[in-house]
Amino acid sequence: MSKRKKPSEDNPNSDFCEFLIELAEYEKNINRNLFKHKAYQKAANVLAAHPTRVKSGKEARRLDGIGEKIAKKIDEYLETGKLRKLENIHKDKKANVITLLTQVSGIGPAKAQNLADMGIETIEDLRKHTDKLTHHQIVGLKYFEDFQKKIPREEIEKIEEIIEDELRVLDADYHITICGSYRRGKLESGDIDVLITHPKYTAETHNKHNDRLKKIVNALEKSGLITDTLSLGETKFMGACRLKSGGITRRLDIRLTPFDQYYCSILYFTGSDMFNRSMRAHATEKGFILNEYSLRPLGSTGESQKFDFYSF
Ligand code: 8DG
Ligand code: CA
Ligand code: CA
Repeated sequence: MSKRKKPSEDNPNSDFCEFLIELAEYEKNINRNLFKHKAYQKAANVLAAHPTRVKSGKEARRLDGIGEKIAKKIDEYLETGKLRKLENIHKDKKANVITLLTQVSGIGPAKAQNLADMGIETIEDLRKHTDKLTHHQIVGLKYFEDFQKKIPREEIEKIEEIIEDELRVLDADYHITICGSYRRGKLESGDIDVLITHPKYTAETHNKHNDRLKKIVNALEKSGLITDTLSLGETKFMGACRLKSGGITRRLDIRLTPFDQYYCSILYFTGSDMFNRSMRAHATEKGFILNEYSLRPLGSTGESQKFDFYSF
């Protein structure tokens, strides 16, 4: 973010959001200050939801979640078109190394710091030191370049079709929804988020279904779609897939969700992350708790009081 960008039409404050998100990432990955990370994220969130262009720090200050320091940054940006703090971060070699290393799937801020301290500075360096990496990180590194590439919508549509066809062979009653940025209508996505459920699989019968996801993954491996597994649990798969015609390996996330929680899960995994935050806050304001499992009145705990998402 060096030049001032024109705010996009659907978010008149998108340039502020952009630098706040970059600062949030810096706080999470390099400074490792989660408190500041959340503060910047919240500010970006609030500005993203604000319908009109903010014209000064003072005006921004009136919004919930924007304090003195962030207001000053907004003023500095409005006056100069840049931020000194970000300029300095961009010049900081170690910060750049950590930012790069955290882009490898499976490498978090602590591991990146650790690798940087060992003198690993580039992806090439990392490829010479795979002994220091976990299986997930090795696969992340193997496909580093591919995973950086955005996935066009048409490709996800094809992948969706293959998953539907393969699962129909296993059982005709599977429900499949591709969530994430794809479900938000984006033309390109970072990865593919697949949510699967089955009417016989409910929160109560969960124990009887602990090999369901493994069978699904096996079938998709056999079909040639899934190429690698990063991690596989009873309800969550993280891995890689590739279309026979495509050539580029893509990140694939699959979640198996109980039928009675499916709609809240769809909502959660559709995001965006920021939208989820404001939607949860809105639910709380209205006296509800919203999460990936259910939407229920605040204070209720029992199953009998649980709200069914269908009733909304
Ligand atoms: P992208 O892959 O195209 O970059 O965007 P995305 O589809 O929105 O992001 P994602 O990382 O694949 O996450 C899918 C959804 O999961 C996201 O839109 C909302 C939900 N989600 C949260 N919180 C978090 C979180 O902390 N981490 C992740 N990975 N996902 C989250 O609500
Ligand atoms: Ca995604
Ligand atoms: Ca994902």
